Amino acid sequence: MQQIPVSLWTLTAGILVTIISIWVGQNHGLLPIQASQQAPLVDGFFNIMVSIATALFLVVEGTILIFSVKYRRRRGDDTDGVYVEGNFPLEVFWTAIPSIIVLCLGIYSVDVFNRMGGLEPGSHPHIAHSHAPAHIAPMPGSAIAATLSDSSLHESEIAALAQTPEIGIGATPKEQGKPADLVVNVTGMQFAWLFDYPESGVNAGELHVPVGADVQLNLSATDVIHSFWVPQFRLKQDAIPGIPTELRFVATRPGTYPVVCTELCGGYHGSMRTQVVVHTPEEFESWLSENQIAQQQDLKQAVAVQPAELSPSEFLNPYTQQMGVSSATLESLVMNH
Ligand SMILES: [Cu+2]
Repeated sequence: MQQIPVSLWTLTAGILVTIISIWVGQNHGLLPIQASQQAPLVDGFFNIMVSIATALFLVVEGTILIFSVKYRRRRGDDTDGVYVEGNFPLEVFWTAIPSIIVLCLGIYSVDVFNRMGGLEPGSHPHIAHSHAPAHIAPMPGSAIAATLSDSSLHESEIAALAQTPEIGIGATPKEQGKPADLVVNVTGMQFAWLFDYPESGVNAGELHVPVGADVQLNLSATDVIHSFWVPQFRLKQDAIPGIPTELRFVATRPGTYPVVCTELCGGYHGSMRTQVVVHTPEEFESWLSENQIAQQQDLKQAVAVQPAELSPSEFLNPYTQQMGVSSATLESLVMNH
């Protein structure tokens, strides 16, 4: 019987390894669902790395397995193994292949980063030239610094400068120069995230955004470095005290996703979590107006229960109702104290 040539075996093995690796790269199921425009870009890159890793694993482990069977010590064979000094062409080969792979991955990753908007953070000419940013609250530190260093700047320009982060994920090449549909100021603190909607005056402990909108988060931190991460968006950005950062994204799928702090920021770092709710545009509008009304009502109530203008029994009334005693009783207790 004629023997099958080794080169044919190698070719078959190569084709098999390639097919399996590509399949594993597309079907590994390691990542959560994609919920932002940037997510498919990141996943495309990750999947290629998984394919390469699978191919390397199969080639290395497969070779070890085949060799340990084929070249095992036979019964009665007590001779030394073959002495191999080295193989120059082989060494060049296995140095060149990883170098090319790493170089290509490097170039590809920069391309992905660029398409995500990572190369152009803070390029918002529309904000820099706006002269009516009444709704933009300047960050105190940077505004003061700008005033001291250059008094010829207009206040609005200082506000815009303070508001323009130079670090983070900015507009994608397609959105370059366009203002974001929605701006949210995000503050990280030990141990919570605060979301402030400057255009509508709403404050929230959760991030709410409409699906399909170009959202710009302006991140800051009050105490230590925090990191804003939404796994389903495949996006992460540090919030740094004194240095404004930015994260711009488009959510593509309605739903509720976790917001995780991924910078060890103190004793309760692990509990520094909230969520981002991606609404349909109509749902978002009603959430926004509901909160505007609710937060305005809070304000009126706060004025109404101004303690200085109330008699002690008026002031204590809501508490006595809960305690089941008369206002007079409680008032006398308080007065005797
Ligand atoms: Cu944190």
